[in-house]
Amino acid sequence: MLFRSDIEGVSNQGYRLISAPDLLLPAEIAPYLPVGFEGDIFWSATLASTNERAKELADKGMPTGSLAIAETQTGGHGRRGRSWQSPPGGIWFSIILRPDIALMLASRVSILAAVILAEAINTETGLRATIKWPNDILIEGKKVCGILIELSAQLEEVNYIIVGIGINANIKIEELSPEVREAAVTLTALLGKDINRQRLLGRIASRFVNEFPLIFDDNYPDYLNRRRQLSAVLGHSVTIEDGGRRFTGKAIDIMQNGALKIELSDGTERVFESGDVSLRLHI
Ligand code: BT5
Repeated sequence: MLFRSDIEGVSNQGYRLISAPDLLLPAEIAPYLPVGFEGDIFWSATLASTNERAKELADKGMPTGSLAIAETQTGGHGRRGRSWQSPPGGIWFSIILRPDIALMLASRVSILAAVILAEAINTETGLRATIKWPNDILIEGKKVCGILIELSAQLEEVNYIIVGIGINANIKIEELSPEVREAAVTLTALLGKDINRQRLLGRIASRFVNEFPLIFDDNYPDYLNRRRQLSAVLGHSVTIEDGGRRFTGKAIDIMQNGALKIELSDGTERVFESGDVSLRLHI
């Protein structure tokens, strides 16, 4: 495995490392985590999928905030079995959360995740990220980040939630396949330079740990409002594919449980639950 590291030849002195390899190692992320951060951090050069690793770790009892991080993934995946391209330079990781909540409240984590990712990317880059329902993060209309949330529950109680996050950070656009590239963008391509991946990852993990208790109390309406404000679709005409059927209309609201409300062309309203709907924007 080759990572970006600059090694300069110095005659008769062997080789001198002029800059440390840019890796998402626990020690590099730790400075950006809050004091008393209780999660364990697992780093790998390559994993099939950080979500799969995080599930194994969660099953072994790893605490809230634990992170599974990989520099590359060979089997990164999205929703409904779709694949996620994960070349070196991206930020591919999963967070384990263990909220003590009823199953019906779990959809709030999806709202929180989208808000944290859009805001953290904006803060780190100065760019303007928006959220395409349910929780793709777009910049200039193209996907810069995908979120895959998986849940383990027994009866009506949540056991753990895995939030898998993929950010196209320090990646040249040519490193994504031509098909994906059409609708995707990377931070390097937008900024013309690389970002501090360790700081962005650390900030995101910190925010999850600090803020996820807040979405189960009086603060939830604030997150829902921020989610609506960051929306790339509200007020726009959209097409939704749901179970093989297509619906076109205007996106008019994101509901308490994260579902999207559409006003269809015939004037009727229809609510789409998160998870089994894909969406195309008419810009
Ligand atoms: C998602 O799925 O957007 C969720 C992706 C989550 C990836 C993270 S990485 C860490 C963790 N471990 C995992 O195994 N997964 C999570 P979905 O909405 O289904 O979008 C998938 C679609 O996005 C694909 O079918 C492609 O069209 C497109 N795509 C694939 N790789 C991409 C990339 N790097 N950037 C932008 N779009 C991509």
